[in-house]
Amino acid sequence: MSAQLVVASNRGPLSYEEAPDGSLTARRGAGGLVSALGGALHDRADALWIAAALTPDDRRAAEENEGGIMEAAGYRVRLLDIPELEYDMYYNVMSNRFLWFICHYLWDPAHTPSIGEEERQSWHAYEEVNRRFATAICDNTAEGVAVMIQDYHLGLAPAMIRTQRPDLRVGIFWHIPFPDADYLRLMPDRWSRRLLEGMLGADLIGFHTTRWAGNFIRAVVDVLEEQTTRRLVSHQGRRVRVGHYPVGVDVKSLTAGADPEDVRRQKASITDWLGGRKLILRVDRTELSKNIVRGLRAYERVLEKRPDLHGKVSHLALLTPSRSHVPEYRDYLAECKETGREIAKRFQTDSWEPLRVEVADDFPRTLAAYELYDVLVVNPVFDGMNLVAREGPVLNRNQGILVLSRNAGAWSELSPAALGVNPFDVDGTAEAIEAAIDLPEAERAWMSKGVARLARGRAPARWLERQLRDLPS
Ligand code: ADQ
Repeated sequence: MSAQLVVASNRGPLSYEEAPDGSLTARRGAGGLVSALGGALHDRADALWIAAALTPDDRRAAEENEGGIMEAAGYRVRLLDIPELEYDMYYNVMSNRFLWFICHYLWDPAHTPSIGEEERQSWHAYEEVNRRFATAICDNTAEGVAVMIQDYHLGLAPAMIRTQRPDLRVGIFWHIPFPDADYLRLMPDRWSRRLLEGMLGADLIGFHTTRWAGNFIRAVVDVLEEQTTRRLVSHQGRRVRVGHYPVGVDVKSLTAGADPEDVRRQKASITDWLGGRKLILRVDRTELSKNIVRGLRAYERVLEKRPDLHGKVSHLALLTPSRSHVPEYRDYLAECKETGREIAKRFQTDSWEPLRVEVADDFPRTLAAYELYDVLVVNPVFDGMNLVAREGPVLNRNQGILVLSRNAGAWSELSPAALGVNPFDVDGTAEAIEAAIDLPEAERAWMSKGVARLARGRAPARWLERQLRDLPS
């Protein structure tokens, strides 16, 4: 069947690993984009997902399947083989260091960024990889098909596709924040213009919240001096629609990612570790924007101020390794571990482990911990949405309270039933954690029920459907 829907993202839904017998086994790709899009495409036989082969085993999997096309949960996947050096510059330097930092306000403008030869080469690689994706899409797609590009790795692809195939209906969804125009100007002018024009090659540009959509529109006005009317941008004689499409949680596809027996085992292991204490939980990729160190310091403040809680609470930080090729991330992981060790050592007793920082890729343990927490801390510096803030409340069975950064996209929907924090304010975050622990029973029940209802939101399949509906027909 020829695809009626093509989606394209850097990371695909599966990553491959060689088993001891030499065969290839597939496992779920990590991260929020895979959670959202994997849920949306479940059982869509008319869909093709194009992604980059990330490892030598992925490349082998692509080679061993005819036309590089493989099956995943009811839809097809095609992996693109990109030369390693080019991929490294596009992914590790331009996407994950440069654009990610700009979009999450992670630079320190007195010193960084500083645009030199490496950055210029990596911008070139970014253009090249975007061109490869655009070509793969244009060469394999029937007339008039909807193409949904995902995320900041592929910001230039929409305009490249439009030049080659104006018949295709193109959307781009930006999963992360979009910065305000002043911060965007930390990029060289030529790049910020190219990026905005690249995205405006689409018919529809989607964000999780009105906050990021508004920043994008203001940047278009400011940097490109284009005309806009509410949510429509006039660009090169076309009208481009800008919308917000918050993604919610589909419990079935979320829990399908793990064997229920493994989840049960992990629940028993965590319950055993807690020994009746309250569980304060965080779940993150080891990612600078997730603000892990300030979160741990906030817990330390709670223990400093509240000796009555010693032995009554334990904090579990489940961290999935991420972007270990980027130096800032390696340093940050070391800092998270060191901070965790220091706090644990400071307060631990023979019978109480106050804090455990686990760095592992263990999805069943994450699902088990979601069910069990009393307090879930989600305090990113900035975040497009943050799915942990939605999945936790939906799966929790313990009247858990959500402590949530006001700079997470999730805040715009969950604020009525979560405790908000300014992510830079460690003392304020500590106060919110304390308040969550101390909340009277009746309020706990009311807030946990409320946040679960709000967090479910629009399931990924409906999130995608809404965008497809808003594409021109
Ligand atoms: P991320 O920053 O990667 O996503 P986030 O929204 O924080 O992701 O969610 C993390 C996801 O990883 C959750 O869906 C969680 O279930 C999953 N996960 C946790 N442990 C895992 C493991 N061991 N293996 C596999 N998956 C695991 C980006 C943006 C976010 C936005 C999402 C979706 O940065 O702001 O919410 O995309 O659009």
